[in-house]
Amino acid sequence: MDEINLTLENVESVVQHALLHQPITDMHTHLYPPTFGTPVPNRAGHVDADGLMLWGIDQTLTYHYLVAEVFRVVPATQLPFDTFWKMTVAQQADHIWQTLFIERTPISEACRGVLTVLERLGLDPNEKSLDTYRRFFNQQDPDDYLNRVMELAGVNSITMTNPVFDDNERQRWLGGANHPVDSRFKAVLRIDAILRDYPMAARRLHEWGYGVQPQPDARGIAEVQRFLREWLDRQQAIYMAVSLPPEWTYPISPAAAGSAATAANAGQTMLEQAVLPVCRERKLPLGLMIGARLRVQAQLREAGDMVGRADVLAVVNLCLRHPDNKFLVTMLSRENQHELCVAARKFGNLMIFGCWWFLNNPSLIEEITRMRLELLGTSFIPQHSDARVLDQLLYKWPHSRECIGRALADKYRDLLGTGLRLTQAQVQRDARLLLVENFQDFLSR
Ligand code: HDL
Ligand code: ZN
Repeated sequence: MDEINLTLENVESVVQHALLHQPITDMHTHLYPPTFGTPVPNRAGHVDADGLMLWGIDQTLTYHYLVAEVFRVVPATQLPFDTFWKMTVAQQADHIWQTLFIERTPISEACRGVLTVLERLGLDPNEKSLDTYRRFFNQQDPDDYLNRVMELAGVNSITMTNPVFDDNERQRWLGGANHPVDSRFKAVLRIDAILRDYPMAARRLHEWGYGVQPQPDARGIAEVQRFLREWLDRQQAIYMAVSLPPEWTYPISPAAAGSAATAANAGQTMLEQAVLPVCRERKLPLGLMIGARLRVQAQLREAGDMVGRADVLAVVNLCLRHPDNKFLVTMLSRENQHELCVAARKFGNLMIFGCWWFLNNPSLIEEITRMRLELLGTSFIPQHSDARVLDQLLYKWPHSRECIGRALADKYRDLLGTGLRLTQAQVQRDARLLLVENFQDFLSR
């Protein structure tokens, strides 16, 4: 087949075509296959109230991003938090639809996302009520719907988040009901409590039969290693991950004292003597998601988290002191992005990824992607969906492809301006690197 040369006239379409036709490995989501149960009635009317697979219009509309936004328009002084949380999911969805989509222009990225989902499914986003959409979803079977959404979104591999300290999640793995896990889904052992709140983690581990004390000791370190190995095997996890607050530092300053420092010191001991050694022996990356200050507004529950600027030097010190470990890192503060990019230029064991959470908006995705292309070439992972509801793949990826595509096309225009010849095959290779191979190669490195 003749090579297609890139020109100023065709660069936009060649880039969009390459991104659109590159099957995506989504390397961080909160999605699950149907074997983990679903709280959404299937055609037979069966529900698993604590099911982990979220999908359908009511779950899409009650995504915690939209909960935060609806309380800005109808504040808790008018609709108390408790009243909202006592509503059914359908009642919450009706309230959000009426408030943010009918009475207001659905201009936020989270609102626009819902409309993109409806449009991709061939539904009219102009309905005044949710009845029509509910009728459509009531006819869907979770397994068929999963196949359809992955096909439409162009995603062929979904990386989960599997928080082992969550009782619902843990019991589903121990009960074995979710086995075998759909091979398109890969597990990630999420271990926040071990690093963020070791005293609590130690209590739970002790309950589960691991010989750990409230403070780390030699046996406790060995037992936490045993715990990690057992869960990595059970989940066949492809990396371990943790979310860390903005104030996380590494190493902890020796002057640190008091109970918070005691917990922080215990977390650091477990990081250095349990987590990183097990990652090394298994050649698994440790995923660090840094800058989330949890439950600032607790009454908003999952919608109540905030962002804070973190210390990139902690990432630098980690990469420097543990050269045989691999670190997948994303940071939540826009202000950290440039420093993190520069840090990635110094360490081959650091792979930065995604425009996480409050950064997952077109204006910031484009800004951050341009910065990364200019500083890192194609040696980074531009995006993950972070989807919690399956349907969100239908908007998070199309919206990100548009932004990544605009940034890439501009960079190719700059290269054409130097007289360099480029072909469609090279653009396709770059799309493959950015959307799949940088992640897969980092895992196997
Ligand atoms: O800790 C995380 O993985 C974050 O992505 C949180 O789940 C956050 O609530 C979220 O959903 N962000 O998109
Ligand atoms: Zn997440």
